[in-house]
Amino acid sequence: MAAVAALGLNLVGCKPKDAGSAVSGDAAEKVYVAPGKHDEFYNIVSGGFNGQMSVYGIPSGRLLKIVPVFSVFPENGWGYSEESKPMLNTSHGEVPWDDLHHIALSTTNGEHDGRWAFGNANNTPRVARVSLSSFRTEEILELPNSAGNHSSPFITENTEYVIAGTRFSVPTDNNADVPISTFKQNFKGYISFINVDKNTGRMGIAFQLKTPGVSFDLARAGKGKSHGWFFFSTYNTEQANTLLEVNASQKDKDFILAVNWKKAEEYLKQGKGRKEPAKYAHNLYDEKTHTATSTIMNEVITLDPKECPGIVYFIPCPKSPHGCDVDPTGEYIVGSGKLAAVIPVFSFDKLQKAIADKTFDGDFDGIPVVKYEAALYGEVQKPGLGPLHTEFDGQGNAITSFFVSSELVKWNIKDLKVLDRVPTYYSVGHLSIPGGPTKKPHGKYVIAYNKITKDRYLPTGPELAQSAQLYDISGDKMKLLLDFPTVGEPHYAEAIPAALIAKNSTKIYKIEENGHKYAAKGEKEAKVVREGNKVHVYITSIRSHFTPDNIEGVKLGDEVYFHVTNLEQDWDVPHGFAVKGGDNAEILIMPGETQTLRWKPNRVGVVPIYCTDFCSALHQEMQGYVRVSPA
Ligand code: CUK
Ligand code: CUA
Repeated sequence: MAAVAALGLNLVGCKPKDAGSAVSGDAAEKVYVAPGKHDEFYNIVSGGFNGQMSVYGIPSGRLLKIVPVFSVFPENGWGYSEESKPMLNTSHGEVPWDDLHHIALSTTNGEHDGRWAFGNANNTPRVARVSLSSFRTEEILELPNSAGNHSSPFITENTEYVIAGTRFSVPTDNNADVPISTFKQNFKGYISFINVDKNTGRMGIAFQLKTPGVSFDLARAGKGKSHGWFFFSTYNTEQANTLLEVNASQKDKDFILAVNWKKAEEYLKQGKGRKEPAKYAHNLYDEKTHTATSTIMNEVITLDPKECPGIVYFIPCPKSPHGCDVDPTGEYIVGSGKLAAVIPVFSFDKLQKAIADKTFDGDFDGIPVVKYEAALYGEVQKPGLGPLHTEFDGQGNAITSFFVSSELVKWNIKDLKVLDRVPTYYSVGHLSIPGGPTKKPHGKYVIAYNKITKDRYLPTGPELAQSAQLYDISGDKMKLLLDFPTVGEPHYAEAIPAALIAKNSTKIYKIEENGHKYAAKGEKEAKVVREGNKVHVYITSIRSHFTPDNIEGVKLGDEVYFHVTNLEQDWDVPHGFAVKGGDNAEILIMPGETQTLRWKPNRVGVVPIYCTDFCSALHQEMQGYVRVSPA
């Protein structure tokens, strides 16, 4: 309470005094990637409220791609084509826009393997898997018994699990109609453990851990010696159902929840899991059929830690912990209390000893609370105001973002001494060091994702591009190199050496492997087939014509499906397809794939169709007509 008052209740960031003076002298040279040259790192960035992931090159800050995940996307037809629509399905029906908050890149042995990027939908709880070969969303899994999937996705060392904690404690889906004031009795926190197939990446909910009703915020898996454990920051341990600032922060300490998931696996093997009805969607985009399917699942396995001792422990952590980060060795767990004046660093070894010796401070809702001092390695004193997130440079140092004092602060993990601080413009949220959350950080840079832009760019009306900033961390002092605008509102991001991804990039889909039900794999297979009032048009596209390009026989009241197969087998030659008055807008078709635009003509006439993506000198000639006759 005192801290809240001291910081001011609005808790917004302040403007650093030395704005603009911090740019390193050789910055231009360090971020210049000459024409035709490639960047050193991919930066995979969450889009926040835009529901997308975006891909930047580092150090140039160039935007390379936007990948729609929990959104429709006019640039490539995602959510408009019949093939992609099922990806946005949930047990509530289609949710075409959500909040993609965090990302996590897959790891093997705790190191980046360049295979998949996971992202979470915050609003209607879901976890998505994006292929880092095709840069397309391949899978989306909805999470039952969850409300607000903020604490997600976090992965274990070998991507055994993607983990997601509910932000809002809720009554289970099966016991939903209860008074809100019965929070303490009826509301639970759920943590979903999503297993990931080693070969295909396919996800499924292995089990859900039913914890006391608290809000999960952020988390990290243990690594190395702490592999098998998971650490979550929590808030609202007051279990209040109204979260006015003072209400949620009246306690001096909230908790970090330590989960021994290996032990949970043992209990599951012993049959301690309980099958419960649950309704959630599982959506898959198949690369061979180029088609998504959505399946509604109806069961989930839950595990109650009260019946399975030794799985979960609470550790007190001062003042609304937000970030909860584990260093590359797996020994140090850093909690960042947003309203705290110190950064507590916990020791995994001490935690184990405290658990073995039962050095507990009572319990919270039946779960043992480990004594703060017994698990604490030490505190970083006077680090800054409003610590949020911490990443590691692989040289024994941590860098923490401070929202309120608007700075990045570098400190040594062993002696907990502050080494350096640089201002951010303004009010940094997440930060990313290449490989920062892994066992082997690649280091070199840190990127700050700032929440407030103000005067950093040319004004563009009430809303400005978000501002990311790149700093060189190769020396003792952090040096500002570059500002670059980002789309949406990035929260977490990861950067990965370009070599780990670029070599596996999908260039084309082989036409002979196209397994789409309505593919026309050559112009000879192009045709128009009527099934009742449904008209299936099998169209091929190749520079620079459609086959067929004059379509007759369509009647008012028909539902027309344009199945467009792109016959090109050349990298970077998509074709587009648009029809006048199209209620599903347009589609874009990659080389070798088939995509479908559904169209319901609503008047008689001759209607133009054309290619929307400049594909050759004769792109403008890539066009045709559809004749719509009276019914
Ligand atoms: S949270 Cu965004 S600044 Cu919603 Cu990952 Cu910390
Ligand atoms: Cu095909 Cu333009």
